[in-house]
Amino acid sequence: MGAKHLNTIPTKNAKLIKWVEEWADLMKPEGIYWCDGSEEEYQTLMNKMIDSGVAKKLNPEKRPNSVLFRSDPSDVARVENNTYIASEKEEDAGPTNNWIDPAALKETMRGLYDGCMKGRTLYMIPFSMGPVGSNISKIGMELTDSEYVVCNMHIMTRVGTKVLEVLGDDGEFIPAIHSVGKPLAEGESDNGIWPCAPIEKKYISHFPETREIWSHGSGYGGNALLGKKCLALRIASVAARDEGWLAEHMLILKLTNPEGAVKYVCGAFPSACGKTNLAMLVPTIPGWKVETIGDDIAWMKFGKDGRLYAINPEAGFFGVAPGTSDDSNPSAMRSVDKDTIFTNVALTEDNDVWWEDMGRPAPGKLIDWKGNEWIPGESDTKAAHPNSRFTAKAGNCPVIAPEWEDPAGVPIDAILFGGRRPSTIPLVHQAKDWTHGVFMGSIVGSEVTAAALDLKAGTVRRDPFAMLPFCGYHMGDYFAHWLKIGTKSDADKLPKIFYVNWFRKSEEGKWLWPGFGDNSRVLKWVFERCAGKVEAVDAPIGFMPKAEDIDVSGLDVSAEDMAELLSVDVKGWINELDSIKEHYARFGDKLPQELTDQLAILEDRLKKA
Ligand code: SAT
Ligand code: MN
Repeated sequence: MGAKHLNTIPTKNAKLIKWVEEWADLMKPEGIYWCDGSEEEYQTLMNKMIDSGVAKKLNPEKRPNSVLFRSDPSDVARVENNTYIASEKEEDAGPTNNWIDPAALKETMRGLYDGCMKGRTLYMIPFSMGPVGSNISKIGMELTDSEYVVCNMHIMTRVGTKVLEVLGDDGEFIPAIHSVGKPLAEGESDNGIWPCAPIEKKYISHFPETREIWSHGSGYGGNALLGKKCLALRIASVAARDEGWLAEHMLILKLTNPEGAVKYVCGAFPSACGKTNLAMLVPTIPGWKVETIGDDIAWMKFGKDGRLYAINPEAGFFGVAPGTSDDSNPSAMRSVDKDTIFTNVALTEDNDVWWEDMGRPAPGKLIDWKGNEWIPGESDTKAAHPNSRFTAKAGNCPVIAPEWEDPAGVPIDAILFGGRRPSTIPLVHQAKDWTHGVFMGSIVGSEVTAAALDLKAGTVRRDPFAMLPFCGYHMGDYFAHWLKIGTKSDADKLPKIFYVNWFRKSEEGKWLWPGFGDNSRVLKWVFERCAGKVEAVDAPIGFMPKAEDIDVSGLDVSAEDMAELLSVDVKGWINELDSIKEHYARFGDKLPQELTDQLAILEDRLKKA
């Protein structure tokens, strides 16, 4: 009885050893391997996948130490419909999450896990979200049967023996269970095919009270790399609520002015709004510098001085490839020059990678993400899947900030919210105070096109705090938690909150703002507001820049367009109120009174304007 350990057990933590062995009894792997996080381990597992044909080694002259995976066509993105918040009470999951009774869900999943690792190795991955040993960090233990997951976790988190040292003999960890759900029969192998289970056997489950993650059936991204959205957002958001901190879907950047003064900025944006690009932005205004701390997740805790300090719990970037180019994001392009895992991009004839909007035409015939031949100018499909990804080390990013791994975190001066809003929302406005800022976060939304979703074009899809798929509890309680955080420190020590919109269009449908590097002009105003250097206009929707305070030197935007970008569209905002009310109605009596009040204040000010 019991699978054998393939290497020496590197811990005396009895609870951990018992936990692994009990799962192995159910899952019936060939053996248990404890990951040490070493380079040698990475290479051994990668070579195993290259030999078996699941991974393709890329041309070492062009892309050293890099590989390409093609997933199963059913396993290309997070599966939100199969993602569950299984809290004890249904009302604690709230209207934005899928709920199943935890006992029933565990019974179903135990059935799926029974024998699920036959013919495979159980890899035990000790990992730290955040610098090892930081008081903001958390330790997780992921057990998986996927070598792809082990190698990606090596890049995305801190893995191995040093984590076990911090854990010690009786330390606490967040258990994360994963299987691709494709047991192998005697003598069977994957034979070059990405292993996963059909959609009805895919489950991404979270048990908030017991802080457990159970995932089955998918090998992809946020479904399988359980440190990311599952631990660092869904489970961490619950821990943060209970412990008085914030776990947020935010980038963190360091902004330096020409005099060398520094501000740290966090930003929450729904997907497809250029978060990674903003985190790595190259300013167009002379003397200003942006460096990256993180591109996806921020954990913030109060320091002794009453300020909020943020860490990036991750150690790498799991970025969308299509659209990434030397124009849109040169630093991301340099980050993937080497040591990178590509998933579902296209392969060139000389064994390099290509994707749509890479800034250069396809160099010839390609193999597309499904493994078929793809001919430029002839094939009418996408060569790279629109959600194809790169997994790259943060340390390989040329603009990573030197302090990105500081265990103390960085003190946050400003928080940005934003979305894709062709109309109504101005280029930038600032919250009057924390409560108003929480109101701004609660109404974050992005406009959708008719083609993208089954919604009316021009409809706003609300994605509060960009946390819609990532909040591990009732969104109304989450708003209340944000409000409470604002009472924990002096107003002048809290980050200032801003709402930005890079995506404003004219009535003729032309972009009013160039975006990308020119967003540094808005960051400059944010910086100066935080430094108390510029006055603002007290507008009905919040504080707005005076026209002369947005640096437009060298910018090709007409004065009329600038005026439009910086004006309050009173009529548009009045129309907006109904959509906010509808959005708020979802949260019932869990919606904090303060937010209802904010809406009433806004309505009143707009009607008087
Ligand atoms: O697949 S991930 O969740 O890691 C990335 C994303 O969908 O944002
Ligand atoms: Mn994200």
